[in-house]
Order: sequence, then structure tokens, then C-alpha cells
Amino acid sequence: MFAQTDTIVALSTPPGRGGIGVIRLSGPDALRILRTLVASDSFKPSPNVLSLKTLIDPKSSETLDEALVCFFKAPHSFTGEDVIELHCHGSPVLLRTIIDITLSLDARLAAPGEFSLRAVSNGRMQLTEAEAIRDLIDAHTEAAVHQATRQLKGEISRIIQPAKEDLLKIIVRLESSLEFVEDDLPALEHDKILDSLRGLTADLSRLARTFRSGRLLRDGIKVALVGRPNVGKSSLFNSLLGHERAIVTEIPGTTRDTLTEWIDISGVPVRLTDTAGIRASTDAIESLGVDRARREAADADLLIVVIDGSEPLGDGDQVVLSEARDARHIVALNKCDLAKFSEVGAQNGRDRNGSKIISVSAKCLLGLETLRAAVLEPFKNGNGESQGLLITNARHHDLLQRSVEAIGSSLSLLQADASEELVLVGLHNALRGLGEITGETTTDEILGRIFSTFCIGK
Ligand SMILES: Nc1nc2c(ncn2[C@@H]2O[C@H](COP(=O)(O)OP(=O)(O)O)[C@@H](O)[C@H]2O)c(=O)[nH]1
Ligand SMILES: [Mg+2]
Repeated sequence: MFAQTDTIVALSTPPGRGGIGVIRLSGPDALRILRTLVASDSFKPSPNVLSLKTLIDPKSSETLDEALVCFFKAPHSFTGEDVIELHCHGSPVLLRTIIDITLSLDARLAAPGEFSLRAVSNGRMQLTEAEAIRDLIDAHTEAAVHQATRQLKGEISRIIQPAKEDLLKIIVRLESSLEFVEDDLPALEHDKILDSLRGLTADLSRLARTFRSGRLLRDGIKVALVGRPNVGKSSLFNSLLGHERAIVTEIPGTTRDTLTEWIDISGVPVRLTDTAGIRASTDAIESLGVDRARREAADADLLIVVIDGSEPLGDGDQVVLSEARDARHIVALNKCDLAKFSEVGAQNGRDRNGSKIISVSAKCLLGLETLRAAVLEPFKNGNGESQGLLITNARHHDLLQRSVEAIGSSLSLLQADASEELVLVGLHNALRGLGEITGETTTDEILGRIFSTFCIGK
């Protein structure tokens, strides 16, 4: 397992200047390091109580800061080990100095997610809960925060735990009938087990299916605005964003770099990118911008092809439309506030590729609600669940699906009156899969990989 005999340290607040900056230490030397910092070997902090202390540089005896310090005594701490928090003033230079001093006192810098990893290893929380904290921190919308909070409260385990217990009961029953060969499974019990397995697959599949909506909440949708210069991409970007982020002018070729911002559409985080207008340009900087626009377009989940509806459809628009043909896209026919506006080439609101066309005015804020709804439409899954618990994590989804498949194969074997030994293989696999979701049966290698996606200090 990971070495836990050492004491780790990290800045737990974001880097940069602020009112306060919190340094966290966890491990057997945490209290000793605190005593050195407050220059008092006899300092006995009451657990969970903040005290105002002067922090001293042990080498020079100079005062470093006035800080609120707190001691959390093992095992009643976030990590389950002795934890110290130093609430210092939020100067990056000061915080760096204090961290360096703790390093000289034999702490070591924490790896990403190492505090959470220790919490899971020490049984302070389940893996799904640690993952929920990361998702909560990373959430881009209120709806995503809400889902992460539900997961943090242990809702996933509350669904999975009973499933695991049911599975275990069945496994025990089948193993015992294996042991006493003459004690063949009575027909009645055989049917009961079949029923339970059917129920289990239905419940777990239902949970797995929520991933289609859940992943949108967590990862969001990448949307890029593309089009020839001057059609109003930057104006539309600003209107969707609700403030003047991109420069808008009547001069074609104004936007040269890509600009990206997160917006919230009905709770779904959307990463919206404004790009340089696509055209052949002799200007070196603009050409680089056009390359970037194409790369951004290739990476997007959805393109909004912007067309100026107040002008006839030109070759420049055709180039963009044909480039977008094979990608998921919708068309925003912009400048519908102008008298010259006409719905060029639109048939029943669809273009030649069958993609939706929506008339908008970035300037007068017309049609934006319809446009927003059209952005989400291709990603909706019909039954529009947003109420219940959603699976938001690809790892959970994968394990759920594998468990469902494993139970399914055992179910078919049992129906075909195969030997208990064969039936048990799938059930054991399913049990292991479910245990991996909550962390009980997760290997160290996988744990390491999961926690490396956490931020430092978490
Ligand atoms: N009338 C009208 N003008 C618009 C609209 N959207 C953009 N424009 C104008 O079109 C010009 C180009 O806009 P801009 O957003 O820079 O286009 P981009 O090059 O595609 O990013 C500017 O003069 C805008 O004010 C609109 O909906 N209606
Ligand atoms: Mg622009």
C-alpha cells in the first residue's frame, strides 16, 4: 500500500493572493511540526479548536505570521491521521516560506489527492464520496453541484450496498449447495434465485442508464461557434455569455484567437468557444487563428454554424457548411433583426444536412432561448431524468455495466441448469465490480490513478 508513515503538506486554498491561505499537514509528525512553528514544545492544542498563534521561523527565530491554527486528532480528522491546519494570511510568498519550513522539518509535499486517498485508505470515507468531493470542486453549474453533494452523502453506496448483500446471500446459498452435493437446489429456491437476479439486473441497469444525463452534468458539452468572418460569431458568443467578452467590430477578421467560457444551459455546463472566421487569409496571424478555429471545431461535441441571414449565402458560408457536414451541428441564421434578412436555404427549419436552423439576432437578443434548447437537444435521452441520483462518473458506469453483464451471464447459466460452479463465476465478478465502485475491492494501482486526477491539497 502507499507509505503512510510520512507527514504530507500542501496548500489547500487556491494559489494566488487572498484574505487567508490554508496549509494542511497530515501524518504522525504534524503536531511536532506545529510545535516547532509556534516555538513551544509544550503546546497542547485542544482538538478541533482554533487558536491564534504567532508562527516563528525556527532557524532565524523571526516572526512569520499571526495565524489561526487547528489540530484534528487521529482518528477524528479528514484523513484519519493527526491533521494540522494553518490559516495564514493569503500571501503566496509567505505561504511558500511556511511550506518550505515544514519540508525542512521532514514533511513532504502531498501528491494530488493524497489527503483524500489517506481518508479512503483509513476508512474515513468511501471511494465514491472522495470522488464526489473532487466533482463538487470541479462542478461548473448548480445542477452539477447538487449531484456531487448527493453522491457525497453516500447515495451511491446506499443503492449498491443492498445489491451487494442480495448477491452475497445468493452466492452463499449456491456455495453451500456445492459443498453438500446431495443437497440439490430445490426447484422453488432455484426460481427464487432467478427472480432475485432479474430484480438486481433491472435495478443496476436503471442506475447505469442515468449516466447519459449524468455525464453531461459533470463533463458538460463542448460547443464551438464557427462561420466566415463578420457573420456575428463573437456577438453571439457575448449574447450567450451575457457580457461583452469578445471584441466585436464591423471589420472582418477581428477575432484571431479562440476564446472559451463556461455557460450554464438549464444546469448543463457548456464550454462555449468563439473562433476566428474561417477564410483563406494572407495575414499570418489571422491564418494561425483559422488553423486554431479548425482544431477547436474538430474537438467540439457540437458546432454552431453562424450564417449572416441578411446576405445571400456565399461561397464562404458553403465552405464552412461543408466542413461541418460530418460533425454534429446546428445553424444559427443571424441578424434576423435586419429588414434584408431571409431564411436562405432553410427548408422546414432544416439545412441540406438535416441539421436544425434557428433564426437569431445576437444584437437584439432574439431566438436565443430556442438556440439554447437546440444545443442541448442532441444530448437529451428522452426520459429527461434530472430528479433522481445520476451516475456522473465513467468509472462507476463502466463497473455497473460490467456487473450487470456478469449477473446476466449467471442468470442464463442458471436458467440452463448449468452447474453452480459456473453460475458462481459471474456472481463473484459482479460482487467484485460493485465493491470496486465504493472502493472496497479497488486495487492500489487503480486507486493511484483515480487520486492523481484530484487537485493538490485535496
Ligand atoms: N444587425 C445586426 N448586426 C449584427 C448582429 N450580430 C452581429 N452584428 C454585427 O456584425 C458585425 C460583425 O460581428 P462580429 O460579432 O464581430 O462577427 P464575427 O466576425 O463573426 O465574430 C458587427 O458590426 C456586429 O455589430 C445582429 O444580430 N444584428
Ligand atoms: Mg469574431
